[in-house]
Amino acid sequence: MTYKAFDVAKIREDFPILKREVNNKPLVYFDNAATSQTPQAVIDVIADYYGNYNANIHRGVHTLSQEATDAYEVARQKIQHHFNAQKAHEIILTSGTTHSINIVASGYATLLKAGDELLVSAMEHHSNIVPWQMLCEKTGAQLKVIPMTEQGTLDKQAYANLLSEKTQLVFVNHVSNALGTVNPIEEIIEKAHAVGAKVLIDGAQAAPHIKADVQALDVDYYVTSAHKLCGPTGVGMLYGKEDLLNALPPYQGGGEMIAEVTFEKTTYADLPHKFEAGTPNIAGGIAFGAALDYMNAIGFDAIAAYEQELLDYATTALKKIVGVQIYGEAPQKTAVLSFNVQGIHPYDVGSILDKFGIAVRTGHHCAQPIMDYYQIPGTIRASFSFYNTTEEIDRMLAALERALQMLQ
Ligand code: 7TS
Repeated sequence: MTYKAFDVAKIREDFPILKREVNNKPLVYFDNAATSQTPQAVIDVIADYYGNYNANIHRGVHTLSQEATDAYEVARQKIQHHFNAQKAHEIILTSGTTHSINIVASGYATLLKAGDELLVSAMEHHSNIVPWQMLCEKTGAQLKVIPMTEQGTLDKQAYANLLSEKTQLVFVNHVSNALGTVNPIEEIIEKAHAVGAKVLIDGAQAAPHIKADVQALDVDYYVTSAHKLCGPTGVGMLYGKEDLLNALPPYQGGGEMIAEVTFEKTTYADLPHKFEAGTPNIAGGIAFGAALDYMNAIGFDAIAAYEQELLDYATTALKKIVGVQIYGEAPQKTAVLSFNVQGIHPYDVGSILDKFGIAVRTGHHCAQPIMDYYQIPGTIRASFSFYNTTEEIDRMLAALERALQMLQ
């Protein structure tokens, strides 16, 4: 059954890259969790900026600079409204999720003391682990891990047991990049707040599928990257509650983040500029706003329903192939299918799929602790987007059967 309101053939027309061939076969792009493809509407916005009003922002009185500044600030408001932040200056434009997490983690170096505890989940991307380990080295705080289950969900009881008055921060992804698990972040946030801890949610994998409402969630920090949701690379956002962002020291010093500079003392600019030193990715920021417009016009409910169909279809079919082991079978998942075939290295399968024009990611997906949990070197990961089709899944399955004949 196809979701009626969803005209995937028409949507595919919006993405020029979907017309190309790879190894003389039509491209099947199933690496959406690594980065999504870009619709023409977003490409046009980038070209329009460079073609018509390329200028530095927040500094010139000239027309081009004002036009660029206006467009950049309109984009910030679009992001604010999309995530339902109360104030536009609670949205910091960054180079992406990694940068956003580093801003918060490095800021806490002055706010933590030895003996404080930080909780991380067992299913994080390395960018939500390593900055916190660096923070622990600097402060003497201790990193504790919320364990996961075989099914690929977080162990809620263990989480409850780990929380204490020592817990200062909890950081968990909204959706796991390697398993697709949608974590119960409402509950995680509520429990953390009950002991006075703050919560950072890594929304890199959730943002293309789920519209998060930061006020309803009462989340302290929420981060994501534009390139996961049809926007360009090199731009993302950090949402933080105003009082918390005000309490964090700046991450980088430089131009545009100051109120006044003398050699004796520098004072910092107000939010959001305090965290936006230097010339930002201006076209990228504007295009981030355009990407949200594009996805909202299709609608996140329609996207989620259609992607669920793709996931169910692919999961059912994949389970019929002998020797296939799927990793991540949480009851609530986005359209990520991580799997292995008994006795075959994921890299070998991925290389053969590429010969058939099919792009999947193989390896540890920057989530080595998950691979260690399952005691595997990596997985083959097919991650679907709303512009993919069941016909493409059929092509992947046929190519997979061929690959297995060659390798087994
Ligand atoms: N957090 C999660 C959950 C991610 O999936 C990623 C990127 C990041 C953080 C980092 O985002 P960046 O934009 O700062 O690089 N994940 C992946 C992936 O799964 N395959 O390639 C990149």
